[in-house]
Amino acid sequence: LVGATTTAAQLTPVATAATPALQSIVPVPVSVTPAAGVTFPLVATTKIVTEAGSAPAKDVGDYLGGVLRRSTGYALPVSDAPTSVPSDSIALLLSGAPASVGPQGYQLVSTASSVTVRAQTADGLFAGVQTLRQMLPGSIESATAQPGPWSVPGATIVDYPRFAYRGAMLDVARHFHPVSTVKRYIDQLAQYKINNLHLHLADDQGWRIQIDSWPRLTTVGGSTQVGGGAGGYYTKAQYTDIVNYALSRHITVIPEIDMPGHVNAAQASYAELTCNGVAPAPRTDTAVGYSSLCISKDVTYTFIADVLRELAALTPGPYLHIGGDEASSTSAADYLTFVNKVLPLVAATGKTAIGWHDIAKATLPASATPQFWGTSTSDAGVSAAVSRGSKVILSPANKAYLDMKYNSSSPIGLSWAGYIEVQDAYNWNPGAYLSGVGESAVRGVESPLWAETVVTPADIDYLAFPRLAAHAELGWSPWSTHDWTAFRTRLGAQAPRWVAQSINFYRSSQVAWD
Ligand code: TNX
Repeated sequence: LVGATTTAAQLTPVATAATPALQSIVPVPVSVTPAAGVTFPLVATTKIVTEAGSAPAKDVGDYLGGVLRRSTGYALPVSDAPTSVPSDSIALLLSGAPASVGPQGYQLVSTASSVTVRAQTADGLFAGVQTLRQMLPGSIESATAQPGPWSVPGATIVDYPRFAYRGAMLDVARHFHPVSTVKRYIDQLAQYKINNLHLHLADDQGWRIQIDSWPRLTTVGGSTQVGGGAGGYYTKAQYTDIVNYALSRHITVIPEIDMPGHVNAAQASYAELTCNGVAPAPRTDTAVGYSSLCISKDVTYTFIADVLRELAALTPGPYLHIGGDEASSTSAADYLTFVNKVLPLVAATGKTAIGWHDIAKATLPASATPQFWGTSTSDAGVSAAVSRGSKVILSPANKAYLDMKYNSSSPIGLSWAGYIEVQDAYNWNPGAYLSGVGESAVRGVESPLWAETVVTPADIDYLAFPRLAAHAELGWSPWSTHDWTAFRTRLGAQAPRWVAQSINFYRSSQVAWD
């Protein structure tokens, strides 16, 4: 097998015994060629060198140094790379990557004297760095100095994503989650090569983002949450802090304002957003489908244009998410009117619209992305949108919802879409899941975490891990590598990393935990 290019999923037991760390990378790389008997020792004198003159490459080098210094205690200085890769170094270079890696992929070559990651972009280098972390022992993820020794198995890895978009959604409306919790989640997402964070910023129970032109959205609408707790909201500075932190982890933030339903917090803040002009009481229960913006009032669209303008100005990414789900108290005709009026308001901000797939009841422009959250495998609106050129984000509730319980004894979570054990989360093919939505019509996969029952960072950990890693592999790795038996072992090998990071993961009996 030495010298043969293969996928990690196909490594023979002989190669596995020699290179366990090569066998357990999640998401599994496109190709891994072990160099038998070769290891790179990470030692006190090791240095990080990055593409000369490239600030983005230097940033990835600084990030890698930050991760590795905590547990190794080494200095790991970062400097511009000389013309040829020095010995005893980790090199992050923007030249010489094979064309096949594309804009998000990388090539990683580890020898006895160096580890060289090559990519076309800093995104690719960052992805390669995540792979490198997983080639080191799990204790490398510890926040405090560990004994080591630290070595990287020799290999050549060529790797790139199946889908450009790998996403996670965090509902900060049902229970507010402070900036520190969001940053913690961002750091977890980055390790599995997830590159989009969708923030559900407004719902019936709370409004979570400062909007200067409508200040009571936060002073009133931000003061509640499910169960009656204090709620909270992000100031513009805090939201920007999240956006910048995500950017430093090569993650794009996608803000969602859910409409025309899920708007009780906005209506409790501003009576003019209802048809009868009476502000409803704040709500802290978990009912859905009872609120709707007033489709016939002009002020509705003034409000939306103001909110979207302020949000777009804070958001460097290309997308605004307009919600659109479960508008059961909006008539079907009003719903179409609404979507047709709001899509141009998104376009006016210079951004591209994403909405829950309910928006595909309207005739969408090809630029709009429906996000499928149903439990069936066909949707007439979505397939019609695809036939007109739209791409789809897949979040089927019975596979991708991180807020569903694992089984009847899960202490938190919901179960309306069924229980989702780890194997259920893994066993579906995004490129052949929805009728009329083939591989090329899929923008990517996203794992939504609704927060009716999610209060603490430990709650987030418990529902996200290990299922998030399963979804990450569906979004990144080629379908040809899909193999539950190999995955349950690969996934189990992540446990020491999660323990080192104090991630409160669910120890599913389906997984072969290390
Ligand atoms: C449905 S799925 C919702 C959310 C709930 C979630 C709970 C979707 C687009 N809307 O309002 O939080 O179920 O699982």
